[in-house]
Amino acid sequence: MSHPPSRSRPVGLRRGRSRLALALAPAALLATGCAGGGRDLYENSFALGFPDPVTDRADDIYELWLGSVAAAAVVGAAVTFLILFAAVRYRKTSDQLPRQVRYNLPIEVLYTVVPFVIIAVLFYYTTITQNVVNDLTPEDDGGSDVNIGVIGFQWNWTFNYVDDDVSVTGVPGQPAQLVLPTDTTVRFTLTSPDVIHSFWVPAFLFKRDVIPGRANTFEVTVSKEGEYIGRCAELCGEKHAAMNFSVLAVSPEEYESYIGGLQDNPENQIGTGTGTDAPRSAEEVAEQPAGSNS
Ligand SMILES: [Cu+2]
Repeated sequence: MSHPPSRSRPVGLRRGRSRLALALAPAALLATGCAGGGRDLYENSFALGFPDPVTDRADDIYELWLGSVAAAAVVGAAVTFLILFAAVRYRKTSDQLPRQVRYNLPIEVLYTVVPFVIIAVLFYYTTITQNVVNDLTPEDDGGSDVNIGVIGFQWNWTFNYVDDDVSVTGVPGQPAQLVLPTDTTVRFTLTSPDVIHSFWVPAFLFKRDVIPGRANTFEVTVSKEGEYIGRCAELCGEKHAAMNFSVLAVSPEEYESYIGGLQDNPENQIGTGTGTDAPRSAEEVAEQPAGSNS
């Protein structure tokens, strides 16, 4: 139960306060969206279950996510406050109609400008992050250190270690594992022989579609050793849910010895060439006649 509103408070003060609250919302949004001081509290408050980023690009995506959630929290808090304030402070107290007003120009300008500012800020940071995420090392700079060809097919994955001429293919009950070196620029080239799939490693905070007749690319540098789950994130048919894989990030030395092991022991290239006619490389995908889905 709340007390009845104080009748003695001057109208001007009331109006001044609600204007102040409205005016502070965008300022608070900008401050929270851009600053991010007190990392631990900030992350704990706004990560909302996002996994820890494990690549250089994921760090940027993580920052964008934190800033967006913080901005949404500030806007949400301001709107909730204004709704509750108006509902409590100006609730019906008698049968007498309140003073009838219309066309409050300052407020109309404010609620046109504020959403525009919010969208502009979100757009700015999204574009900056998108450019970082899509950035590829120029060939003039030697290109990426490691090149991985990813073939998503109904219903498994082939990972081609293009530079070393070995590959690993997942088979039912034995998902493919993609081994990557840390602190090394890895370029992925994704394509599909049949339908659209989506290459998703949640710890990369990122997914990219795997599209027939097209080679999508992206680069990451994995910064933390560990095993990360991978999924197909595009409903691609009956056994879509079986398209699981894993990413194992190891030191560059361990990576070299893993690749050596694959070259010396072809049987370790799990299921390669068995149970599927899936092509092994982007070139083979390009050579496939159109509509040759199996
Ligand atoms: Cu799929």
